[in-house]
Amino acid sequence: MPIKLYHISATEDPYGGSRNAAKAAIALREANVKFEEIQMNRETDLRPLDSTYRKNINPNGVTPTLDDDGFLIWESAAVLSYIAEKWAPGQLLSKNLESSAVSRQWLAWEGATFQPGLMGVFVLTMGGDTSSTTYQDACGVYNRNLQVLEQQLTDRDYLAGEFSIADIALGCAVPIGFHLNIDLKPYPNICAWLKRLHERPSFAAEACAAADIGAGPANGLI
Ligand SMILES: N[C@@H](CCC(=O)N[C@@H](CS)C(=O)NCC(=O)O)C(=O)O
Repeated sequence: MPIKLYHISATEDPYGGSRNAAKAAIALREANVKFEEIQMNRETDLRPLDSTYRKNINPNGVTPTLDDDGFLIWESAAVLSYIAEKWAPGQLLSKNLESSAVSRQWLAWEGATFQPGLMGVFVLTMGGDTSSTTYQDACGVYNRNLQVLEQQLTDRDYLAGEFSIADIALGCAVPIGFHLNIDLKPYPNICAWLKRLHERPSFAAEACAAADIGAGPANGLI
């Protein structure tokens, strides 16, 4: 049975596709795993509480879900770890305990700290509320997170030294900020790291990641 990835197409989705599913697609490409993409529509396939997808595939009604010969796994961080451990040990996750712990640390940070910070800015920007102190506070939180990332990239090309699933997770999340007019010019290490990611065939092949990273130079934010 082929490996299936439940995704949201970048071209047909009003939000430009699923960045969380893009992480899984990039990891599968890095690991040279052939897979079939099952395209989901947010309105018709994911959001209805009685959808077949929620009932049989993922009770949260979100993407990604990976189906490996009937074994279902969801939550992008868990999916990334599964892909790395099954198909790319030593390549997407170091065999060295400390290096792999550092990758997992950044993977957890992306979901628990970075994404909530990004969502704070996202919700206010989408609501047109960019002149309030609440917005300034949200930008403050977000910029402090960027400073943490910038610091980590001071003396290395990738977050754990070698390229890993941590770079895939954050490399799909950080460029979303370009759609929110977040200027990355004060963060030269992040800019150089994004450029390195953009040059990888796995990122270039993933439409929403490529479009997000490309929005930086296009909008003069990098
Ligand atoms: N914590 C989840 C979040 C997944 C998530 O929110 N996926 C979005 C796309 S990036 C989704 O499917 N949203 C469904 C919707 O908008 O209805 C993960 O990391 O996998």
